[in-house]
Amino acid sequence: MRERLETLRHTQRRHNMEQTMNRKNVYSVCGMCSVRCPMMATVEGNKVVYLQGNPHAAGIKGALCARGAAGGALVADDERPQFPMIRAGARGEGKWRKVSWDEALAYVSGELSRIREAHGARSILLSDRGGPFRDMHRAFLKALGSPNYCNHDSACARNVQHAALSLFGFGRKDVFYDYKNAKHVVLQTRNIFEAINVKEVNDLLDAKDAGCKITCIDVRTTVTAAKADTFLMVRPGTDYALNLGVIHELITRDLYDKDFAAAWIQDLDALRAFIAPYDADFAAAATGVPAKRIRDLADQLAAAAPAVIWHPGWMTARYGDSFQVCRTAYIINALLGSIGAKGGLPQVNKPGHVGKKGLKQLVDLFPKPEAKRVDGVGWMEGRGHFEAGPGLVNLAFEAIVSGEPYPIKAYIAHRHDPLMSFPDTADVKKKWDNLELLVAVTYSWSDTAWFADVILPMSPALERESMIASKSGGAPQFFVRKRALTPRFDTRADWEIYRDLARHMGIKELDFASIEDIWNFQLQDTGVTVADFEATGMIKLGGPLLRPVDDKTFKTPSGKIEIVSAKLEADGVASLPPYVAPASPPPGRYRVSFGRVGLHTQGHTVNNPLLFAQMPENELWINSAEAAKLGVDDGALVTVRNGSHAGQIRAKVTEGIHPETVFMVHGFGHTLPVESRARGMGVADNELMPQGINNWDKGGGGVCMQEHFVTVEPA
Ligand SMILES: Nc1nc2c(c(=O)[nH]1)N[C@H]1C(S)=C(S)[C@@H](COP(=O)(O)OP(=O)(O)OC[C@H]3O[C@@H](n4cnc5c(=O)[nH]c(N)nc54)[C@H](O)[C@@H]3O)O[C@H]1N2
Ligand SMILES: Nc1nc2c(c(=O)[nH]1)N[C@H]1C(S)=C(S)[C@@H](COP(=O)(O)OP(=O)(O)OC[C@H]3O[C@@H](n4cnc5c(=O)[nH]c(N)nc54)[C@H](O)[C@@H]3O)O[C@H]1N2
Ligand code: SF4
Ligand SMILES: [Mo]
Repeated sequence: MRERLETLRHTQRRHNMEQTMNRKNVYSVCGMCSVRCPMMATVEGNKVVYLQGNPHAAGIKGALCARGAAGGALVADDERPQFPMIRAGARGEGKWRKVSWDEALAYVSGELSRIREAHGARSILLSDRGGPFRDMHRAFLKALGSPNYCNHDSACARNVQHAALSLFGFGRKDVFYDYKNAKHVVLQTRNIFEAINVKEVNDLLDAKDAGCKITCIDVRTTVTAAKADTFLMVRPGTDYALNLGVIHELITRDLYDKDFAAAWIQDLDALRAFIAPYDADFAAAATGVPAKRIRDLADQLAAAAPAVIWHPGWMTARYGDSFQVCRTAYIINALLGSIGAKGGLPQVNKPGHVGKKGLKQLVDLFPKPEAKRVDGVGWMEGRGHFEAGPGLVNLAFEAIVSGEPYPIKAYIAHRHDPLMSFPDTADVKKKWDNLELLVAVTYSWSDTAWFADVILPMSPALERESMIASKSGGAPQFFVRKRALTPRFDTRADWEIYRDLARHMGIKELDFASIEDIWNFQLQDTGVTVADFEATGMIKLGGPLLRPVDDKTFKTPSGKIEIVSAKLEADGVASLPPYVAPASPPPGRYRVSFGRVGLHTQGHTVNNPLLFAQMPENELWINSAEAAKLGVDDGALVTVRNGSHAGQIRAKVTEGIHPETVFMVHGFGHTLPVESRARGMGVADNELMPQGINNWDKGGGGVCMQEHFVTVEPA
């Protein structure tokens, strides 16, 4: 008996040892949301046994969020596109022909060539999700000769980006939020503890432990509100009034940073004159926040300055004046001297700032296409102030319908689901009617993939490698995503897909034999080699560096922060428009508001087995007093309706939401038969915004998604 036990133990020990020996750690990058945290995957054979944040990455502390931890469940899930498919029925009918990669790529490249021949290269549109991994597909589009690269951002942060550009002449990512050293952080329309970026959450919690104050401004009591020192519930859509009130306080009570303003702020007198009527009492009446609390906030910020962050917002595609909310948020930072300051919004450092060379880019191998952008961005009347880079994809969709300024005939939606991320699926589908080719490059099912002509299935992050990425910040870095697992299905990495398309179309510059060849191309001149990534998956290039603001900082014509922007005014956009109160909901209606939750990413994780188990459906937050009027109890099923669209959802009855609005987490209400778990669960907020894609902000470019009113009744 004893002997047998000993043998058993011995076998067990040997087995464990072998297992440990077969284990390896692979440096990767989480792909479960667009934040892309550096990650380390422990794999055994072709299985992930443990996922964690890259322990070498500063601020990550080895952590991933719940969604990141569910990356393995995505790989294990059979309910994702497993092989290339070409549509066999009508668009959206769900009839597919399984094809080989060869056939799929030959078909797509053949159609692209035909369409280019017939309508010119400019008739090809590609949109993606932005971020550090886009060089290959951008280069592919440029090689074809099309200027029409877009991303998702008119449904996300365009207003913030254009606010930064209008004031500073540089974009929102040319400064970063130095949470770690902040003394007061104001989170306005920013639910940082649920709309997660792991490093930012860690840094802010550390700062909080060290005494940093948090003020949260929201229309409901979020997790962020619960952790904040001060919570200000505003009437939905009145943030501009609040910010004007704060600016009034800072200026009229001399609480602002006079040295910084004298040196770097242009048009302070114009601002002073403009804010004269907008005092704290005015702001209180507009927002519902008591005037005393607005005055107190101004005092607290002045005391903590310049280590203050007034967050300009992230998902700000909400109201007709969201652009001005972002602009005034930046102006408050400027008045507090926090632009460029430690604990505020320091300038990011790129490789050049620490004496290093940046990555070489594939996109630079090709000449600038001659055609002007189809969305009119950068050249059309009223659109000259917009940033060309990712354009405004909603306006490119308009060109599909109108053929103006010229037609778009082919569209590649790369890691982008516009049918869920823009309002009113049926309306957007109608806009796509004139397309002769619609391709979805994706790792999960989505409304867009289901409606496409061709699906090119991408491998999930753990099953693919990506191009080396560059991260700017206090200390600039390169980081790499290596392949942790062999793909379970017939899916490919994006670099393979575009390399093969390029091969089919005779684009030699993109015909790389391996990912190593691409990495070597990127790293030439940098002094870094592929082998250097072995140790930690990342390369710190230098720093951290805090660069004081100087006469090269602001890229505006004057070299200063321009409150009055000639570029905006030239396009008929007022720099300082008067405040206009948002419409009150018509009787019996509620403004529909939306946002994120810690357990899901946008629309693409609801069907993830692990995350679905944690949160299978969304619920409708509704104010208790309103619910009582409607006879709706907490947890009851209600019908929420706008026009012809209605859905059933459970009510979350709470005092923690403003009575004018109802709130739901975005991304639910899936309808596809291929997603057995997500199908029919909860309601899609985007369906409650009829033809909402047509209502967009002429100043900031964001779609105004919270300008819709719904009815609620017991189901
Ligand atoms: N009504 C309403 N609309 C919204 C929002 C809202 O709250 N309400 N939120 C807005 C915001 S903030 C944003 S950013 C957009 C997001 O909109 P999208 O960019 O469309 O959203 P995602 O779901 O992140 O990604 C789109 C698709 O890419 C696929 N995908 C994701 N990651 C990867 C990857 O690593 N590789 C590949 N191949 N595919 C991937 C997903 O499976 C998904 O099908 O939506 C916006 N639209
Ligand atoms: N877990 C998780 N994290 C994510 C994502 C995800 O899908 N899931 N997506 C990532 C992406 S793409 C983005 S853009 C960011 C988004 O990050 P955030 O912009 O912080 O997230 P949201 O939840 O969209 O919106 C923030 C808050 O705005 C509030 N709000 C609505 N209307 C108003 C108003 O009129 N005034 C004020 N003051 N507040 C209002 C909502 O109640 C919500 O709590 O999150 C990123 N991180
Ligand atoms: S925030 Fe979460 S889901 Fe997003 S990249 Fe980081 S770990 Fe992944
Ligand atoms: Mo976003």
